Amino acid sequence: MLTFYSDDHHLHHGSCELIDGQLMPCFEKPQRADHILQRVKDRQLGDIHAPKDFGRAPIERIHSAAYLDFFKGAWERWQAQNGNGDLLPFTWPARTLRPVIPTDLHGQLGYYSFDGGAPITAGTWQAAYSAAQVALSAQQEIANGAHSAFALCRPPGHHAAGELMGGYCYLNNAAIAAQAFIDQGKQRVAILDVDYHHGNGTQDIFYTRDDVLFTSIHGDPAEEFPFFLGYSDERGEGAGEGCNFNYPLPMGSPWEVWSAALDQACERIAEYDAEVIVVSLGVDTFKDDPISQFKLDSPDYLAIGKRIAALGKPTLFVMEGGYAVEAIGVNAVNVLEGFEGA
Ligand code: OKP
Ligand code: ZN
Repeated sequence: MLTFYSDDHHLHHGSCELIDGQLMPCFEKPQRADHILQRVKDRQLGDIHAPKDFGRAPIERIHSAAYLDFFKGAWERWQAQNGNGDLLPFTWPARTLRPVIPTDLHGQLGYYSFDGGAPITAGTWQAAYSAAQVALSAQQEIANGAHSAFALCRPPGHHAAGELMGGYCYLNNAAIAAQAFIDQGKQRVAILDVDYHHGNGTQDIFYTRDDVLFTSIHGDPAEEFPFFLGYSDERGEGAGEGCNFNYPLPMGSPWEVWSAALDQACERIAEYDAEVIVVSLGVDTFKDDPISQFKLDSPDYLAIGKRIAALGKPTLFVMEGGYAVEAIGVNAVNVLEGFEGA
């Protein structure tokens, strides 16, 4: 399996995030991707390619030009104000406020975000742009006939909606790739999101459509981030009704519980008769993940890859979360090796 990877991810390194009332060093850090890349090399998974540049057009199929312009220009505006440190939002147009677009930088930052977990640093735009190109390059590999490809994206993407950053995410790499399949003529793309957190951005982007099925297994949003989306009664709307399946699971869920949900999600994908599968590959379901509460162990990731392979469809793996840095490479690459060995 080919891996697509860009060193540009190093350009994004936030300083800190607020967790349980404490400012902590960002869990979403550059070493994450470094460890995965090292494991890809150690296991000789296959060649590693730099991404091609497909430009902004395929990204604009998912994110509005206004959002992209804001994101691209935000750091420069912050510097022009002598801004110090990471650019972080602190006011959002929540219920009873108006979703207007203010002129002020921080006002606009609140408008274009849903939480305070996505810092903008000097290189964040370039890193996120390159991650989207990594996803598009891996997508092209599959469009050209490969059975699988690995997009080693960082920063992750599944929390980002059309005009919202949040939860460490800025551009929705998996959605951008899924849309590229559609734009090139595919009629049914399935997304399987196995990250510990619900892919609220991806769900939102495709919620009213029947050409992209979204399935997600995640911590119950009643007790876990992102809290405000990801419940089991969200089944899609309009043409998209019946094309969205959430499998929220209780905190502490072990492999037996998690894999039963995976079987159900895979049955939905088979029933949908997807032509191609995009996996939002988060490995923060790991038992030692510092911010998550499932109990999967490293060998379980081999079984995940094997189960996905049983669907028998071309599969694009797009990296999402995973914060147990020492184990992230083993766990992510185990999914890929489980898929290939099946
Ligand atoms: C991103 B991905 C407050 C804590 C909220 C955000 C988790 C984002 C996970 N700063 N945690 O789905 O792995
Ligand atoms: Zn996650």
